[in-house]
Amino acid sequence: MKKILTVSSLLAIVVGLQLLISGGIQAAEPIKLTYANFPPANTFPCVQMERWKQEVEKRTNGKVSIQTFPGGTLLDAKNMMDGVIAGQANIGCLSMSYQPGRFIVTNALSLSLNIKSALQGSLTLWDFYNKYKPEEFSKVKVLTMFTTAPSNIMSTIPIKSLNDLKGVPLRASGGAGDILKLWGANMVGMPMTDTPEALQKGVVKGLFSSLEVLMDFKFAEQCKYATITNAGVYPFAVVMNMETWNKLPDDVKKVMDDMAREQAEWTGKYMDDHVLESIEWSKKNHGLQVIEIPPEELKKWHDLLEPINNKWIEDAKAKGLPAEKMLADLKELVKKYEK
Ligand code: DTR
Repeated sequence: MKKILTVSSLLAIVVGLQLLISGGIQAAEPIKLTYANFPPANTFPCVQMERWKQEVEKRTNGKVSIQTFPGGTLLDAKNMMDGVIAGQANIGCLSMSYQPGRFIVTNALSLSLNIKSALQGSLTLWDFYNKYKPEEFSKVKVLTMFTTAPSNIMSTIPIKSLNDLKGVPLRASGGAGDILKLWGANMVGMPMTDTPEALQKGVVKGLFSSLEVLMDFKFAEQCKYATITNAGVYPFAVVMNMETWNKLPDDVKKVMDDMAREQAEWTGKYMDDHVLESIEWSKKNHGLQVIEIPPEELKKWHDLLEPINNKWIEDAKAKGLPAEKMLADLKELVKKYEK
């Protein structure tokens, strides 16, 4: 009896040790993933990146470890998509407006749609992407998508009317840039990350974007005026290299898939709150003046944007896409998420 006990307890010890060792190896060597992002660490694309990293590490019980690279240290704004496809980073966050022709379907979010918040834009984009699963993302795994809050004019000179805007050099990109052109501004296209220098050198007199950048890039130091136009959101995507995705264990894939919509929602809410914070910060620290256009006048600004939607329909049709149906669906989603 004594001998049998000894043998079985020895066996238990061996099995226990084996479990400990394998568990130990797993904990010591998690799956390591790199995540590239283009703007500085304090800006919203990177804030959402850190939140995603933390949640994934927590929800996989440390099975995955993510190293983040903000500020274009691994891939910059314009080669994010190709860099991820090539495997230079496992994950990358990209602004679709930097390659407008490449992301024609999802860039429809920048059209004249009357999206009022980043939360509304982000949930609309996520559903729209899932409905059409556009070809442009077929080479990567899409982990989430989101949009900015609506765009407004930040400038070094007051802009109170379309007349004030005529010929003024302002920075934008993609679909939001088309909006500026229709309003008669001199649109200067460049990624957000080039804007601080362009403002400093006087190449532009302001920019067209969501207002959280007044604080995050300290644009309020130069741009003392914000004209509220609430037009055009910028869509973003977070994508993973397909080979990386295919190699992940099913339980890790499930954690990431389950987080996709939640992350869109989290980012939208974060952005909307942060815009308010940024306006208050800019008023208090830099005397920002917020210029409200009278509603009947602003309607005229928005009415001028109709050709943007028609041009998109034309371009999308030329690529063989069911453009009218897509735009109608998109407008439905915008309405669905209005509340
Ligand atoms: N203006 C758009 C989107 C954008 C808004 N805030 C930030 C902060 C950092 C990078 C991009 C953006 C754009 O330039 O893509």
